[in-house]
Amino acid sequence: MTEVDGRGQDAVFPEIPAFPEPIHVGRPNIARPEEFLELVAGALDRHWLSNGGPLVSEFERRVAELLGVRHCVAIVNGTIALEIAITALGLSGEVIVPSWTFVATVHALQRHSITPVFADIDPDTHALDPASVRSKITARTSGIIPVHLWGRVAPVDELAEIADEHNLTLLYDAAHAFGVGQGARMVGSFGDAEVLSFHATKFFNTIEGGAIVTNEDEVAERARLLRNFGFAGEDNVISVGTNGKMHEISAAMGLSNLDGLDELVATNRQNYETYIRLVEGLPGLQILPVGNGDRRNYQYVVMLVDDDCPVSRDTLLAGLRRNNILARRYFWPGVHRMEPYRSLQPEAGASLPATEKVSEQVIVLPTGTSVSPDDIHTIVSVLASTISPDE
Ligand code: T4K
Repeated sequence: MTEVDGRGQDAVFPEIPAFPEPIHVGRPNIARPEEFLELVAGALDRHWLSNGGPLVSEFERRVAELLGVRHCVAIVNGTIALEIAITALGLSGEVIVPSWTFVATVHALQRHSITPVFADIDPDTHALDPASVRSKITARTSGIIPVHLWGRVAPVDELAEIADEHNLTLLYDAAHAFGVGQGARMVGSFGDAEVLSFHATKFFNTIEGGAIVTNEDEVAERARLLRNFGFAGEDNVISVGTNGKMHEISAAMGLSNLDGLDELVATNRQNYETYIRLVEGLPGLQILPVGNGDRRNYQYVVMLVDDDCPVSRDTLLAGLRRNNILARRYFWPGVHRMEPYRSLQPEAGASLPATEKVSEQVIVLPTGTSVSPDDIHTIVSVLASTISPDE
């Protein structure tokens, strides 16, 4: 089956896909299914399923210990964790944020009537560019929400310097960076607070889930109030709040997955290194280096399609999909091009050249425990044959 692609090239797609069943980005890693079921059975026996159960408390204790932070406040998902953290930290007015992120980072601000001000990224690292952040600061700026995108540690020292200089709050979106560390510090201990996501598609999951991690006692206390309707004790509501509580079944998945963390890293690392080795020989394609930290989770295999690739990014994506390889072009087209931001800030793209360029280049490839090195050989042969159908 031949079609003409966006670069005027013939793209040849197969009649029979390389994989009979779809192979996804985001297939959950489930490290210890039996341990999970045992923990769930215990919760059922206790008849204690939510609202401060023992599994959630144990989960919070273990995450705080692993990350070296004073507090872990477990939350129902990463998005509500962001919203609670934004309120607990008292953000208001304008907050500087990348457009090159999952839309939830920005929605969390918009839903609290805070104006997201988009700063550009460094095209080599995909992290928020400190120079662009500086250029966006106004008298209304109250904070910055950088993202440790793809599990790569953001430029924490430069961002801390900017925040100190301008008295801004620094809240990290660490949704991708559980288990990642730089020097002696783990992600979780930077800024005023960090927010984690434990969604099923993440390196480490609690089915749905998230957390606010912080060394600030007051921020943790406010977050705990906010996640439980503002209750400070039975019948004693002392502030507005929401329902952001993690439940026991999520904590059971979290506790069982914590026990298998090192194996998950080893599998992801092997997959990542296989991709690096095989993609190297293909023209115009490169895998984004995994990052600067010395502890990594290797959860995102981000492939960049350069201008000298013989076929377009979208042709490659179509080639993969015809073969049941459900790769993604995260986070195309950039949040500033999604509603309501596109309508509210139609000029935003003018100061985001790197975001706009990178968003046209990226394909995120499948990895995790359900993808084997053999699968990766097949995935990379599909890329090769989409680029050069005759070879
Ligand atoms: N900040 C950042 C930087 C984030 O990336 C995210 C979430 C957040 C904040 C917010 O955290 P949460 O509130 O989600 O905790 C998915 C995830 O739902 C989302 O958590 C994640 N980022 C985002 C990057 O990816 P979609 O809209 O792409 O999901 P969907 O339904 O298309 O699924 C993704 C892939 O995973 C598909 O190929 C199917 C596969 N999948 C998914 C699930 C749930 C499975 O194979 N099995 C499964 O159980 O957002």
